[in-house]
Amino acid sequence: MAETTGLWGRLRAGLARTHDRLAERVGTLLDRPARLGPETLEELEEALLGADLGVATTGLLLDRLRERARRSDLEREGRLRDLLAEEIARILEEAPRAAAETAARRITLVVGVNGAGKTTSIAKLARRDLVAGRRVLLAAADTFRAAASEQLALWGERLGVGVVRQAAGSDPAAVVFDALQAARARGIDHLIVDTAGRLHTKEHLMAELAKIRRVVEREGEGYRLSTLLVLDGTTGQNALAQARAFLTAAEVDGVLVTKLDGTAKGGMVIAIARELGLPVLYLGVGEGADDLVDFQPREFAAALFA
Ligand SMILES: Nc1nc2c(ncn2[C@@H]2O[C@H](COP(=O)(O)OP(=O)(O)OP(=O)(O)O)[C@@H](O)[C@H]2O)c(=O)[nH]1
Ligand SMILES: [Mg+2]
Repeated sequence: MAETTGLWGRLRAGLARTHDRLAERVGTLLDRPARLGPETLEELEEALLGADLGVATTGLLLDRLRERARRSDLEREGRLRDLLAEEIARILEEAPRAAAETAARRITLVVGVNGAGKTTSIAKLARRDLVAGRRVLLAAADTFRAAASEQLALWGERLGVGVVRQAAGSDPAAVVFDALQAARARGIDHLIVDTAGRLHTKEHLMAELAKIRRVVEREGEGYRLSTLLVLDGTTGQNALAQARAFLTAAEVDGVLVTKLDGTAKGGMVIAIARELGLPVLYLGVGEGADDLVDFQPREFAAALFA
């Protein structure tokens, strides 16, 4: 499919490498009527592991297929491609889902390890707000490096969105304090906070986030706070381990997985959705401000195998 515009097109293009990896390994199997002989199962297992679904999720998926084969005549049910997409969608639908966003005014703290794609993802989220007609403001609370706040300021200029920043080395909580004053004064609907979010020490991160939370509690009346964890999709299963480490230090409400366009390991999203106990909210599928899609179980599963 050549379509690259629209959300489905973006998702398809973003998952092309993972899709191709799967197709490369089991392509000929996929279009045949589903017959689950031992050889098929073995090839399938290898392909799914290759796409980085991980051992646990791959095992679960194969179990589901076997179970289904016991109950019905798979050959008559259709192509393996469709059965796989359906079972993956089902597994994803059992995972935690995002609650409907009801708060009128929101603050999103964006956390994640170095280089995961936090700042770029913030630009993408801001773009969504703009398109939806919401007033958005960015806060450069990653004060650790001067370049970090410059990068955010650059995105702000490009998008036409305000960025609250202070000198490098200043207190991140003080930036959030300033940003909240500005947000209230300007009637901002969504304040997005870029944190350093590094896990150099767990205690340091916990202290920094706790301090920001206290500022939000004091100064953020009317704003609902949530924390978004950004994970680098190219690290595959490692992202899961990294996320677990993060969750010991930070309260997180949802996950955004980046760089899916640059990896054949997109299957890790399934493992993350299933094993982390947190809703996967968004997927990053490119470096541009529009390269963000909502995570939807059925669409995601379909894009892997379509
Ligand atoms: N291909 C691709 N590249 C991405 C995506 N998201 C981010 N990147 C790139 O990944 C690199 C790091 O992104 P940043 O947004 O700077 O990451 P960060 O987490 O803010 O990094 P630090 O501030 O250094 O911790 C940049 O080159 C981005 O363009 C994505 O979805 N796809
Ligand atoms: Mg950054």
